Amino acid sequence: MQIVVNTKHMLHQSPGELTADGYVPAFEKPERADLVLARANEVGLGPVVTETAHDLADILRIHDCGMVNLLQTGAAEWAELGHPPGAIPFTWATRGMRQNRVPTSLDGRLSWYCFDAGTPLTPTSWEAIKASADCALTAADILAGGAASAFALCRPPGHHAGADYYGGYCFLNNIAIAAQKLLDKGAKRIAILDVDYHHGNGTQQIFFDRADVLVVNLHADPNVEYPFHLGYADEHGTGAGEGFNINYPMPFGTPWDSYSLALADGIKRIAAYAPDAVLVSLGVDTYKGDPISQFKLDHPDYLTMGEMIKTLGLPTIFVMEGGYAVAEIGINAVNVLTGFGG
Ligand code: OKP
Ligand code: ZN
Repeated sequence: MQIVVNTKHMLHQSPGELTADGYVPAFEKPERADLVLARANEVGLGPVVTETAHDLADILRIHDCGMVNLLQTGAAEWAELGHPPGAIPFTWATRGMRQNRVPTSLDGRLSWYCFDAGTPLTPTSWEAIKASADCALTAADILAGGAASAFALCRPPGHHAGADYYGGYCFLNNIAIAAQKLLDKGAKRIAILDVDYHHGNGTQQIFFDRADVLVVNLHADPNVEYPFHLGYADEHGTGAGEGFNINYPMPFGTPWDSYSLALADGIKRIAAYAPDAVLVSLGVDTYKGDPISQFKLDHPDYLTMGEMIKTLGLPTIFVMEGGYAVAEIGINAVNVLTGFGG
């Protein structure tokens, strides 16, 4: 399958991350994408193509323009104020506070649009963010052109970004932007299968009231894991979208035996939906050695995962999301693609 790379991904580099153990090097780092590409080349997965620049309009089909504007200009405003790189909020609008007044100040806008403290904007981040969305859009074009599959090696990732908020290392929801592109090009129904360890809250929110995108999410129970406030099994969609959102929250320590049952069920639901294409949010932070995650999948399980997705027999795009065991990220991600085959 064709591999679409983001030639500008290294322009986004988080200066560090605040954790319970202090301020540590960021988990979401450029080597991640480089090592996935190196492994893909090592096994001869397929031809590598670079992202093609698309109009901002494709991004604005999904995202609020005030948020996009902050992503474009926030880091420069931050620098003008004399701060070192890494613009983040420190305050959030919680229950009982205003939800209908977007501040004009930089700190106010960061607070409004960004939902965590781990997603810093640097002066060159926007170039990488835009090119990551372009990477997914290019994969959508490849699929719309008749290819059976494509791999969008997106970085930064996207599934935590909602229509008008960002966070969780994610700025733009790459897979949602690609799904919309396929619909705009004539597809009637798209299924999104999110196998990242964390719930794809942004993807769920974007399509929650829509029947043209089925969102199936397998992830750690939000009662105990990030992003905490979305991803429970009783979230089925709303209005026209009722029944078109399916969550499989699972406990810490989940091994392949039980994970694969949820995956098989999700795949069955996707088959029943009979979509024109399947888009997979491919996070491999379900790996047993992941430094920030608590599932127990191992290398061969990713091969089986790819084989199971292949049984759908549908045009498929894999979109890179998480995975922080950097030494193994290439093996795990590429195993899914190898298991899938063409
Ligand atoms: C992004 B993706 C770790 C805290 C976790 C954010 C996790 C974002 C994961 N100290 N903070 O879904 O892989
Ligand atoms: Zn994740």
